[in-house]
Amino acid sequence: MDFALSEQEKELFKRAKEFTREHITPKAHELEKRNEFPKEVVQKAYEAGLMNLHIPKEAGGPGLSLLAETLVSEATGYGCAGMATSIMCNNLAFAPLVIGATIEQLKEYVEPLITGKDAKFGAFCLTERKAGSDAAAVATRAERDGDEYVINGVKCWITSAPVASLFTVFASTQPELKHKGLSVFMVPKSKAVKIGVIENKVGQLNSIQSEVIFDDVRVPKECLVGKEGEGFKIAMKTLDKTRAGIAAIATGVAQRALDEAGKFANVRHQFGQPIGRFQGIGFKLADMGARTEAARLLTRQAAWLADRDLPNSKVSSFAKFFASDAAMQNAIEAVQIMGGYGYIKEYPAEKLMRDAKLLQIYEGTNEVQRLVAGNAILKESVNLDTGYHVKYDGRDAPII
Ligand code: COS
Repeated sequence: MDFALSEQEKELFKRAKEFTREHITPKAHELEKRNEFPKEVVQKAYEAGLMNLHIPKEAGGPGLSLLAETLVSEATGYGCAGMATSIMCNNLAFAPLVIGATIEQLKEYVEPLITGKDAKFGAFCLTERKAGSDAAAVATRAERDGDEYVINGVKCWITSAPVASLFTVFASTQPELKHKGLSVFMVPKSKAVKIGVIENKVGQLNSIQSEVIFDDVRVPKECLVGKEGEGFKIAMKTLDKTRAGIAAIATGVAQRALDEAGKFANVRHQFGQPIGRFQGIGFKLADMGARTEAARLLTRQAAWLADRDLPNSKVSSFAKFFASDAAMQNAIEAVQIMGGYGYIKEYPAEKLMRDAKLLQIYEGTNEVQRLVAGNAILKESVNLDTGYHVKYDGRDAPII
């Protein structure tokens, strides 16, 4: 396994870091007060070529790797996790289409959104009030009517929905089949697609999430992605890929918390010396640094596997939960190291703590990630020969 970045990836990472220093970090606190989609910054990111990286060349995109996407997410996440979420929202919205749609469908529905002068957005519509971790419980219906499908249902916590032009919608075509009856559709914005409640979050205020109400929305049958019933698998394959992106934002947050805490520990004097000289602080910094490096490596491993079409479900889940837990722990430690300065809004640490919390929740809670990873480990150990042969509980066959 070789995680060395190519020259192109190094250049992209450098460019994304420079963009973050110039356009994100200095403005993130101020823009947060508006609590809305940061359109101007995202437009600049679009013009700088930092969006829609995974769209294939045949459909007008740059056709870059998932690893490339994670580099942009890490760099922008360092400046502001909310802004990074807004910049990467198309990665999640368009990934099911890259996975399941034909090139003709991508050219018709996605290309116009990624090649114009202005940034355009997609929204990934899976979650509902009663279908969160249990994604197969989606109640939104899509019924065939001649050459059209009619979609009805309500989605919630949908990132970038209020600014979206295209909605990637998971709806049941055969509810009695549960997850096997789920299908995925491309739904262009129309009057019948209504934006409901805008979620009032505590963190990541530079991203926006809302309800989306599909009220007798009619789409041509050509808006079906893949075949009827393939929606659940397309959703799972999508999340296997995009969770590396969340891990990358988390790595950026973990690094920022470390850097801010380290900077503070050098200049803040108590008892006649910089507080970093006290072992209690130095040990915290060491743990924060190790967590950050490990998060980065797992993130790149998850992307590296996906880019080679190798199974990455388990490692993607490792990366997502480990990196977002690292971001949260590092942010809490940064607040603690900075004491009173850590807890007031004029300093950077409290925002990191608010922003990091969402990383542990969205795109599959960290409990779901541990479920996926735990199940994968159990499966891998069924026929594992450790070289030590002994019966457990009277059997040598495993329990599953
Ligand atoms: N890739 C391809 N197929 C997959 C898959 C994957 N990573 N994971 C599961 N599947 C398939 C299974 O093979 C199974 O197929 P068959 O019916 O042909 O046997 C099917 O999907 C159902 O799998 P499973 O029984 O494991 O599904 P569960 O309903 O138990 O749910 C979890 C599994 C919990 C992992 C899933 O619902 C999930 O990821 N939930 C979180 C959703 C989420 O992330 N929401 C956030 C939205 S974005 S903000």
